[in-house]
Amino acid sequence: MFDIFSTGPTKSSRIGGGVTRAKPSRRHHPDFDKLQMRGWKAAEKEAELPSAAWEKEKQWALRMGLTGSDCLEDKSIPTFARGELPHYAGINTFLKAPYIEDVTAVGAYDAAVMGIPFDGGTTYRPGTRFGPQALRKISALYTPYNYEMGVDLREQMTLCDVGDVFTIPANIEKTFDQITRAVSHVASSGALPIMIGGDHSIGFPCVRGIAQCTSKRIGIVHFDRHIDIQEKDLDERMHTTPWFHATDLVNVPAVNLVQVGIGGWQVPREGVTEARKRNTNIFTMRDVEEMGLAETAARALELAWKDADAVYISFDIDSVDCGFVPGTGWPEPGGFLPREALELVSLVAKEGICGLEVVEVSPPYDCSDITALLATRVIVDVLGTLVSHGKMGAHKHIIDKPVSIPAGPDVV
Ligand SMILES: [Mn+2]
Repeated sequence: MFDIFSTGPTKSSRIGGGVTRAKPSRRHHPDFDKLQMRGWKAAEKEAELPSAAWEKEKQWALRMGLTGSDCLEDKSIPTFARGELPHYAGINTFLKAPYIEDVTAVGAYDAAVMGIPFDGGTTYRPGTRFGPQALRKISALYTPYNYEMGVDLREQMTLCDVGDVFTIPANIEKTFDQITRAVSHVASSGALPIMIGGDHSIGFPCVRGIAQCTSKRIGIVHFDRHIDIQEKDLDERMHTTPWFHATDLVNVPAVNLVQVGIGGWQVPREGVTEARKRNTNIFTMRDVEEMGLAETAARALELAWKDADAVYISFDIDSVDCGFVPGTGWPEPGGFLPREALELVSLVAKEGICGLEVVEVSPPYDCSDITALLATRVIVDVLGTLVSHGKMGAHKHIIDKPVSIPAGPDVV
């Protein structure tokens, strides 16, 4: 009988029925060492992580939520859900991070997430005002630990959620001032500002908030299918315009703006003219494909950091192929695969950042929270990257002109 696994007559064994057959051999890779796989190394790295913050959180949960029922074997379970567990319960903040009601306390944290619920700059599908809620909700399914990175955000950094900026729904300019004020407050405190949009019009006031706290030069890496750099759209500073106004700021030069993923049939010619005039840097999806992710990131970093002191990341979720992100304002086929986008944003973040915004998630158009889920991943992957590369807090040295925003009087 013909046996495809036969390795010759010397290796045979008796199998039922008295028929002698060659023993199957699958040792095609005799030198393979499973301990050398990234998978195993990541498992080993976990053993090096501390767990003190997790232990403290469990103690805190019992203090805040009362000890649990006598029948429970796990004595760390409280009566009222507090902290991370269970993932489906609780009042959601981003990643179940502490909610900082008193924003004057934000400086005690390494990074602060803020929602910017504003879609007044939208020119097609609205709904991004619900973006912050959607990201917070779906972020509840994540743990603070990432297997492959070997990081545990709870143990290795402090994160808080400062809630949302008070936006003015029918007024772009008033909203911009509110956003800039909020971002400048967080940046001045030393906490890393992480903004959840909102439509892309918020890019300008977010960058302005950081830029006004520093005399240093800021570069921007902008992930998008759209060029977003015309002066006005529909007679206003809509979500097609943030980089025109941001690169008008004295310390945010257009030559340090790197626009990655641009292309398709939704790029207004006014924006293209402006990008050319201002000499920005533009990589299409085909450029990315031809260079590969590592080379793309290396060149983006080189351009964004050239004579600059810090880099800001603006991530438009529509830079990802619309098949993965239905819940967005201007979906466009042909963008990044999710895995590519996550890899690229991490490669860019590893040199450190002075701020991150993730924009254009429109929950009313989303399916099964998948758009919000990917947007959440962008944020946690950037945080994990900053931690694993020792860059958390590295932006603080550029804040040499901190602003001071008065609080209201004490309530008596
Ligand atoms: Mn876009």
